[in-house]
Amino acid sequence: DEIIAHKRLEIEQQKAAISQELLINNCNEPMPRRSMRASLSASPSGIIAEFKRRSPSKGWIKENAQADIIPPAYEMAGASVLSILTDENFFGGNLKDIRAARPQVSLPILRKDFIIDEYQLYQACIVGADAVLLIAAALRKEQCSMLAAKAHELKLEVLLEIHSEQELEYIEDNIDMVGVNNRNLGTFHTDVENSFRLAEKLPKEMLLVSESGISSPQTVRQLRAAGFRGFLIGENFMKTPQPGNALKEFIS
Ligand code: IGP
Repeated sequence: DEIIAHKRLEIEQQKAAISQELLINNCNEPMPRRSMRASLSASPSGIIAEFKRRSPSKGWIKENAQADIIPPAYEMAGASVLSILTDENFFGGNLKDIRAARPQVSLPILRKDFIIDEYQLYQACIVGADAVLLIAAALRKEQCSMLAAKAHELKLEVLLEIHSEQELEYIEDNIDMVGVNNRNLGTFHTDVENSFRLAEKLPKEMLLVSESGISSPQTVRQLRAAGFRGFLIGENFMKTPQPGNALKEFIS
């Protein structure tokens, strides 16, 4: 709730500095997009490697991490998709991180933030993201559905994040991929079991991603056997001196 309240203020300030009209105009000719969904379906690793400087639960993980250095290292090491956290206040990220990474990589980029307003979709479009995260716990169902439709207009793919069975109702035709967050955003308690438990309840044709708290190649293998095709990993890589090297251990 605190993050969302802060996000609302942030967006109001951003809108005052740069109007939504201006963003819309700059979004008319979006850069060619890369499909996250296609990348996860086709490439062997399925690793969605996250660029994350800090988190509310862990504090600073890598304060001075550079967005033009680590994402290319992730790509070289065999990641399938890059996730870049752009929330500033709680995660030490920045929209500019996507701008910095984009020309250095050829993998699809997920804008990871708390998206509650279409203004943020235009921002994602302008800096060169290919996909956005929509978090069920942060949105009403109709709001989620409207944002997903808008994202598609802007040629951005949608990864819907759910944490519980109650949120299954957020899954609609306009969702491209479903992510099961293993971290409870209220308590920060993390348990990969959540993915195994929800996998059985999820539509079989959906592309499934397991998010958070993944720290071993063995867990990735088990998740794959349970039907997951994407594995979102941040802290486990970012906490090491060479995040790209840490990722290599997950490539068989
Ligand atoms: C990565 P981890 O435990 O590997 O660092 O988790 C990612 O799943 C996590 O950063 C995340 C997140 C989010 C962050 C998942 N959903 C929503 C911010 C907002």
